[in-house]
Amino acid sequence: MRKALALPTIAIAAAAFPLMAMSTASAHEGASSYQADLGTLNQSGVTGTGMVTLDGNTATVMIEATGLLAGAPHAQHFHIGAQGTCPTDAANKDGDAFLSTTEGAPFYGEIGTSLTLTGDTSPDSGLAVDRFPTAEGGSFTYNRTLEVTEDVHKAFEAGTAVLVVHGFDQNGSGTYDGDVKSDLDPTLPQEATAPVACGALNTAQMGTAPSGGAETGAGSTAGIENQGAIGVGALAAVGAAAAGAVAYRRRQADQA
Ligand SMILES: [Cu+2]
Repeated sequence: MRKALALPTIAIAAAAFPLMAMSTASAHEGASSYQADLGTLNQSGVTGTGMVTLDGNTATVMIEATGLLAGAPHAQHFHIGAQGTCPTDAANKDGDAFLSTTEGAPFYGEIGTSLTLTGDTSPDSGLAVDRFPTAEGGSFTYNRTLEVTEDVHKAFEAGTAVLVVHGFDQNGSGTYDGDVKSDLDPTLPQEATAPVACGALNTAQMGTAPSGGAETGAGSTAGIENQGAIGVGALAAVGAAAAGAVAYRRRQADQA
């Protein structure tokens, strides 16, 4: 089953390969790949996937998320420095309508990197809503190569980096509003900053799977690593739809 599912992925990657020599050059042997399966927080219904290739402190990031408030910006970050896990909605200790970002912090920690579209990526840009992805039609695909700090790099290696996406239209009004104010910025409604999806960034399966399987030859291993490196570049090369298919197949392969 794994082999049958992997073949189409390789075919797509091979087709995209000539266009992405630069991407593969940066993702050399020292790079590590991480994946987060984004699960819903705050009963938002938001799900998605994050893929990160870390080469030194250079992170190539690809995120897909769906089920979001359409047409609204969604802050997203690498959180670091805590347990490297996601809270459940039971962590809503103050009993209001929201699991807030602060209530989740004992699990996923503080902001380490702001995954903006342009410009600064430090925690200072944590709520720079004009530079975060807007979910046209309720979903977005994000791609950026950026520099992370040494603390963030270490968090990835320690298994304590977590991907969190924010912004939740809880009252269904079609915009961020409501009487509850954000715990992060009291000038914003809580809807604008509440976490909606979370996933721990773990070492990607395709980097570790071959060790002991029947197809453990060196060629097999190299092929799988290339798949991980190429997957991110293929997004830019062949468009979001194809990349979604690659990510979908990869998830299926991981579960096989
Ligand atoms: Cu965050």
